[in-house]
Amino acid sequence: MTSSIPVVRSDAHLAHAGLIELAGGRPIPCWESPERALAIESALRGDGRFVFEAPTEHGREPILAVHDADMLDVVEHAWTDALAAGATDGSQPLIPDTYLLGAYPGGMALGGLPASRHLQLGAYLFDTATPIVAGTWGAARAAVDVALTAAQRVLGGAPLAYGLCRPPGHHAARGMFGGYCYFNNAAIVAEWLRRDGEARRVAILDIDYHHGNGTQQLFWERGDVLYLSLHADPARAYPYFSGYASETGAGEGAGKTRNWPLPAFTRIDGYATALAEALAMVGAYAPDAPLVISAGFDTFERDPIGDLGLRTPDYAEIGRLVGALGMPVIVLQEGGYAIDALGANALELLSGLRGT
Ligand code: Q9C
Ligand code: ZN
Repeated sequence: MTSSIPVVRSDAHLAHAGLIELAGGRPIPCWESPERALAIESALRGDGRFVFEAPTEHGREPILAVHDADMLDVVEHAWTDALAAGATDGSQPLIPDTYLLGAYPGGMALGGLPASRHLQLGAYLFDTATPIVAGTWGAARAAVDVALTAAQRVLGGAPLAYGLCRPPGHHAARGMFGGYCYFNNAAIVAEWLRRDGEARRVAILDIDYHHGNGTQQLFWERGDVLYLSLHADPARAYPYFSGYASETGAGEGAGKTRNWPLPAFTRIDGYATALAEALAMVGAYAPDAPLVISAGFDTFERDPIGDLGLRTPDYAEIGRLVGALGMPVIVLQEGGYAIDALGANALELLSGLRGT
């Protein structure tokens, strides 16, 4: 009998709730909701092939190995600073009214930022879909611990572990967050595998619908971390500004970033063709650490914010194709917003990876 697959999960995400985003200028409930993780957990609990565990605390150090301390400070304190300043009554999530674009300074030398962290928010957050509430900091911290604990399970001998990260991570860059993401769970794991795991070559495969701009930025000039992403063409899909096929890394990292922008309505045949190219690159790179998968299910045909055409059994096929590499795998949850199908899609991916 094959042993159980460790699933690392935390309840801390439940307090990252009451979120909103803008759709055509109108506030709507955020697609990235607690119900997503609850749906996945309940599907896995109903299956019997999984063993559930809480994360262990890894502290700030692994986060600071990847993110700027001042960005961390804003995620931690924006909510309480806003309350203290009377800038909110606490009933609505915090969304910046001003964004510090790269074009702001022009030739100027800027003199500083406000001391209050809620007034700094727009200098670190790049979109309107990623609000801050009282439970955001705790949830984002726990998601990192979930990811690192899943990684520990695989280093400890499990061939496969799943980190049910919420909030997701792959849009968070070194000094900037957004896209429902605060800390880049997958990047933190990759960096941790390099440092604490003493690996020399780590590969990240990103199968979320969206380009993982944060992960790409973090490892752009790194030869020791391979970043491969299949996603909707940024010419039509968020995050719009990165994920084009011409982006392949620089310096030591030249050729160690690769992107497969996909047309709308791509089905499993077209998807598998791109995936085979990515997997061949993983094989040629010969990682000496577990494969890190940024797993989004927003590639699903009924996803409310996606336009690709994958169906539930296709995730098992993806799992089998990746599993054929014969590598240990750390699966970390990213996006996926068709709540009624999320559990089944996650089950299929994990089953395919496990070879059952
Ligand atoms: N109309 C993840 O899947 N808003 N993030 C897109 C499109 C933000 C997605 C708006 C989407 C972020 C982890
Ligand atoms: Zn996504």
